[in-house]
Amino acid sequence: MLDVVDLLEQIVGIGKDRTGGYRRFALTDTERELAEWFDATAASLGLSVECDRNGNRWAWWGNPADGDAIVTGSHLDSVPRGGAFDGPLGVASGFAAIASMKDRGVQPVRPIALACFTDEEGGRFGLACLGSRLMTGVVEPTRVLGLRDDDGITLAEAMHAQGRDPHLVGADQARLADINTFVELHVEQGRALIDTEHAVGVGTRIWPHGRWRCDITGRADHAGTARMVDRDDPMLTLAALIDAAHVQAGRIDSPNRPARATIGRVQITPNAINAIPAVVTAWLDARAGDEQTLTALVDDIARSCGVSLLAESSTPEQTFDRPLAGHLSGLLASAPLMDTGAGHDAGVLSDAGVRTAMLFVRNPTGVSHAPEESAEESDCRAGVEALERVLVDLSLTRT
Ligand code: HGY
Ligand code: MN
Ligand code: MN
Repeated sequence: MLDVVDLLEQIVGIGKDRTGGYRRFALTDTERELAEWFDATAASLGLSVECDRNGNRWAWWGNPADGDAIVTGSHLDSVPRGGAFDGPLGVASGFAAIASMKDRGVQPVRPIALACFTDEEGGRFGLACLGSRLMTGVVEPTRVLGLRDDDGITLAEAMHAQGRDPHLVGADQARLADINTFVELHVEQGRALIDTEHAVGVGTRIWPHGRWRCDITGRADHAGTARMVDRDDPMLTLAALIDAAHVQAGRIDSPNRPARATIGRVQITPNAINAIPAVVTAWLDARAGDEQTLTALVDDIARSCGVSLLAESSTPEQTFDRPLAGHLSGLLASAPLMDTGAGHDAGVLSDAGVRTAMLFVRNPTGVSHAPEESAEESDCRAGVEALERVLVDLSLTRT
């Protein structure tokens, strides 16, 4: 038997930074270490592993060529200073569920796979769900390969450094055709389950969301000699943008009409204590319960502080298969149906026409994208039981 808590413990030290959070970026030695764990765990279960042309790893139980696979999985990368559960809980739970099925002698009539998508967070190159988006062909490979990290290294150069061929990336229709249904288990990022008796919820949809870039130019000068009246300081516009994001989203945000706006990343040039910056670049992460609200929110933010916002990635609402969600809720003792403001590879696969579902495991504080992210051990094990029930239900029949 493989226990999900033990599996998470096996990787607890990989990519941990001095703040106690995780820095598990794509195309780094940390990702390679996690891949070695993934491959070794798969091998211990007799699963055959392959890495596809986009860097996603697949552990197969059965022959993918038989088609109509039931796939579960998530990601192992993190945001900078991320938590231990966002992504890894889904991968570890997939292994534990498959191990339990094997221990019980379950004989699936169709292939089962555990997928580990690369760079779901976009922590290094700024584009989320990179591996699943390349696979589904919704991003243009040459644009993506030119994305640079904070050190100016392109995605293509980083792939070369890790022994990968950037010329191979791109849509993988054959792989998509192998999949009948994808089910992603993920730690809940919010508090919808905490006030219920349910450890597991079933996803219905992902809100529309996106990332906008704002470049603000000022006039570089000396912090000590430039008179205040003479300054053209871009930090003042940045301050107005940060305030506008908070005020405009706060004005709308309510349980029936959720709205979120965050400025979490800023680049200041030259970023010196004694120099008035020349340029400031800020990124807005905005999300809302519906398209119209999101568009209005971003427009209101831009207009209220007089900046222009360049959309770097925008994701319309992503809905999961509703009859499937209802079926899984019934299978899981009326597990609550819930939407989410967090993006996931499952949303990308759903957009590509794959029948998709999500399971959320209760998070006692709701906190995520921080070292304080957590899930009770009993809830993690309840998540594995739920995932196993779902995989058995979906893999014992060929519809
Ligand atoms: O940003 C998100 O919602 C996801 O964690 N990538
Ligand atoms: Mn995340
Ligand atoms: Mn995630």
